[in-house]
Amino acid sequence: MSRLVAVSNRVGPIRGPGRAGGLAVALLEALKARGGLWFGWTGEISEGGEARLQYEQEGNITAATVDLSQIELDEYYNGFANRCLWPLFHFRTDLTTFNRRHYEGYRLVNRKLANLLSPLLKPDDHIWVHDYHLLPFAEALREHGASQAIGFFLHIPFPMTELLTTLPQHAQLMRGLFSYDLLGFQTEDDLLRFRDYVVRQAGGSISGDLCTAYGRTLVAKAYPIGIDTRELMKQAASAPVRRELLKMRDTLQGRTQIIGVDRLDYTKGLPQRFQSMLRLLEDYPDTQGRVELLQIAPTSRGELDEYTAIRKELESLAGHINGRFAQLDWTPIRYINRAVNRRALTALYRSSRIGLVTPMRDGMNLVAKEYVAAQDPADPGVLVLSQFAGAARQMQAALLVNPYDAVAVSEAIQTARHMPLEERQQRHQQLMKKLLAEDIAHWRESFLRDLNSSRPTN
Ligand code: ADQ
Repeated sequence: MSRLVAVSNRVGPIRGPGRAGGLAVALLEALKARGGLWFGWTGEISEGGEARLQYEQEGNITAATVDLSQIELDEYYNGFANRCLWPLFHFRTDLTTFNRRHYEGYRLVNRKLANLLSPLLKPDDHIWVHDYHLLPFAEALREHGASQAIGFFLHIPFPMTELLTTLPQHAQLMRGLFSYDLLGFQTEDDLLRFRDYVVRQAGGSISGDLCTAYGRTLVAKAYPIGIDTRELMKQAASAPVRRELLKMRDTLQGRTQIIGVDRLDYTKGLPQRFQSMLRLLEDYPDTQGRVELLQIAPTSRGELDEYTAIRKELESLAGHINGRFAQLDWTPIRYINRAVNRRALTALYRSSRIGLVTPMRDGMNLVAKEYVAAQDPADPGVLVLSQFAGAARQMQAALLVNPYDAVAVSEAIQTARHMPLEERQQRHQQLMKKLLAEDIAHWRESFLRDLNSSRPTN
């Protein structure tokens, strides 16, 4: 079997429990199943030193990583990836910074990484590149003569043509994408938006799964990312989680717990979620003293202003709502600004009657899937899910809401609170059917199978 070479902005850790961030967790699972090389940035900055690879080995996985300089980090990662592509691809042109220097830095880092990976490649490797940091990576590898099959998976949404064309370098980036053999998107909607650009903007054509433009043909399909459903179910029913649960139930004293778990990011709809809690407490006074939102949101990208601003906004909103409604023995919003370990997270999911997952826009959202898989099938909680999360496509049996509509979200919370056991079980069964069939192994195998047969004769 061909070796798998995975390429992503951040690598690892390849041993021990995964850290917060859907991509890291998902990718490690893919490499474990097949063995191979994981290549990318160490996550460290070094003072303008030579680009030198560092190696780490764990079982059948090798990690090869390199430091970035401060300038590279500022232009490539903080700059073009996170202040331009991230907001733009989440439809937030208002937060998008267009800066030519950042774009040049982004291309240079892609080239630097491709220069380093090239000599490590074997002729029959299959190369799987991840996410928006690395759009031009295949183009840079091909400049070194790479002829291997190269696939790309976009973890975030793909924007509509009208938004994408606000980016001055859109044509160059899209042309670069055509150096891949296979493009994977989270949902059919993302795929449709990509195809729209190919036809209307690039003057290309579509035939089945094949897209042709810029003189090249590639395969483009949707592969909704999943979770390790069986493993999570097993963990949720294990003795250590059951012990955690008992402790948590004691502290809850019969109150309904709503759980939110998100990286602290403006796409996740956290201020709007707190506003929905405010509506709930105002419109349904019986919730006071009886319902609480436990929001776990570790800081991410803390060095960017937009992220500092959202953190401040949340702290002030939580303070305002708690100041107004809290009682001596009850606080409506418990807001925890750090990551928690997997076992505690699983116990928190299972002890929460309602999972509140309300991003304004999200590629997929793994928390929604984790929440459902962690439930007790005999007495499951209810998922309230944003219609703008990619996961909504597969999770129609959740209570789907528009996160911009605080009234609708608070009504859905009420519906979830009072949902009869039988309906909760039915919805849970329907959701689980999908989560079991379309799990992380299914995602990985479908993508890799297609990558295997995707090298067309160009
Ligand atoms: P993210 O935006 O990071 O991922 P998500 O899919 O929800 O979002 O994944 C988050 C992961 O981190 C989950 O596995 C969750 O359990 C974990 N996590 C989050 N907060 C945590 C905390 N406080 N403590 C511990 N663990 C925490 C990007 C895209 C998504 C897409 C994924 C995968 O933005 O749309 O679903 O990649 O493709």
